[in-house]
Amino acid sequence: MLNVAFGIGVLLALSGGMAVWGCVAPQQLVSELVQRMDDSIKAEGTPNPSVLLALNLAGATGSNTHKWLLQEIQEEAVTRAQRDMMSGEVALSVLSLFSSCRDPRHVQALGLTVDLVQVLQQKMDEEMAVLEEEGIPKTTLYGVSLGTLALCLAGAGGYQGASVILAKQVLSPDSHLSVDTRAVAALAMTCTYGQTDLQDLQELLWEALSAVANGFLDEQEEGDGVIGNIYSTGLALQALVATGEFYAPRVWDCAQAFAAVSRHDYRLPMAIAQVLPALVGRSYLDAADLDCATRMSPNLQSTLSPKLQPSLSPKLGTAVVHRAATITVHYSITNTLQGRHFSYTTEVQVPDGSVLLQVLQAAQEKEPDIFSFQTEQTSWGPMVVSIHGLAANQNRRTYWQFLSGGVPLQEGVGTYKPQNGEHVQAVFSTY
Ligand code: B12
Repeated sequence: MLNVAFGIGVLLALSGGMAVWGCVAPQQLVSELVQRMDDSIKAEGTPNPSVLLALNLAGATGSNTHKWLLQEIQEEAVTRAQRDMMSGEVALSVLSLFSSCRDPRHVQALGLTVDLVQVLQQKMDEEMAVLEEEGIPKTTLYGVSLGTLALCLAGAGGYQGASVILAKQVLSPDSHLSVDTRAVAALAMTCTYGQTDLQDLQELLWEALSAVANGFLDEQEEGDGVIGNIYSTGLALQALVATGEFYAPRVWDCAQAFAAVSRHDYRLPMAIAQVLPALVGRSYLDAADLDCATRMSPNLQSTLSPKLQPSLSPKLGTAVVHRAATITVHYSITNTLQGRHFSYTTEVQVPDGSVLLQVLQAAQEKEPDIFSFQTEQTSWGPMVVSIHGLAANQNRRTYWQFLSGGVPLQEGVGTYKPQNGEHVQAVFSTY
């Protein structure tokens, strides 16, 4: 059933035109990822605009959960955008509404109306003011890049100035932007490049875009399909979909990249949402370009298959007692950055296969006065925001970084599974 639904969706999606001809991943991989994302929607609690955006870009618009998610995002926009959302969050909501064929300037829900583009402009003005004064934005350059992209797609003022800053950052040898940030900055700059007639600006953007795009192609070759890590690869591939003219006549080996993606078992809906558009030859840049007129009415589309029921029930009389093996994990917390310095280490036993969050919980239970901690739910799962009473702070740009054997983890506490004997450190750091 899903294949049928998806087949229709992809045909629709592809009829809208593709930036890189022929670069579409195997349908089975795409269908599987769509299904996982769709299944996650109600389980997640907080509505995630990146998920809606990715489903729309993949043409998978027919399910009831999709409809529910769109409604929730509109409700969040009218109630929270102005007060509680950062620029990047507002930008993702704008992109998700464009891709749902809704006008983000007139979002209506719960009897309220909001102009989300205007809200974004205000938030971006604040970002730019802090950037000019302190050289860093109020939130992050990643958020500013999303904001610039959304303003450009909306044709609203402010994106040109922001694109100049992004281009200069990308070209600066001292800025060390992550792959994720360079990728979203490239999408924003590509949009601006297509909108401006200013020759100086075009030249600057061309230089920055060919630097990012060629850099990604080099990294992909060196990383056997992976650009940065497996979680930044999705956004980098979106950038390569969108920036073909800036690396021509070089050819992108998209099959190598898609093979790397299919070797990884993406589970987190957010991770899937960032990689999926590239697998169908699209990027966030296409959010406002989808063919809304030809979109089929929902009742013509097959819905996604219902959640699979657990297929095996234990057979009566043949019960086998599985005693879960336990592993030992060493865990330390360190602050040499701020206030009273501290460093503590403990050792806990947890069932084999536990995620790091269970290690933190076990340590807290063992020595609550020392290993107390707090998390906040985010689009990537639980984020540790405080340990031993010391809280991360956005204004000071501090956070709790997690490392193993001195190397930063590439996953959060909700998904990372430590091995027996491993030593995980939480270190209070700046970004
Ligand atoms: C900026 C950023 C950060 C900043 C956030 C600061 C801030 N106040 O904005 C800081 C430096 C704090 C950070 C920390 C970490 N990050 Co980070 N981060 C990003 C980045 C580049 C952009 C996120 C963003 O702004 N999104 C836009 C806004 C609008 O969306 P949002 O959902 O509201 O954003 C919030 C969450 O993304 C959250 N967040 C950021 N990183 C992480 C990581 C995890 C695991 C969780 C649960 C939440 C989370 O902070 C954002 C602001 O509140 C993404 C890249 C990406 N591809 O998404 C990586 C990314 C999400 N981070 C990642 C990782 C691994 C981490 C760390 C675990 C690194 C580490 N070794 O310690 C830690 C989190 C540890 C903890 N305390 O639990 C991975 C997650 C991969 C995965 N499978 O889970 C990503 C995808 C980067 C990558 N390619 O590897 N990160």
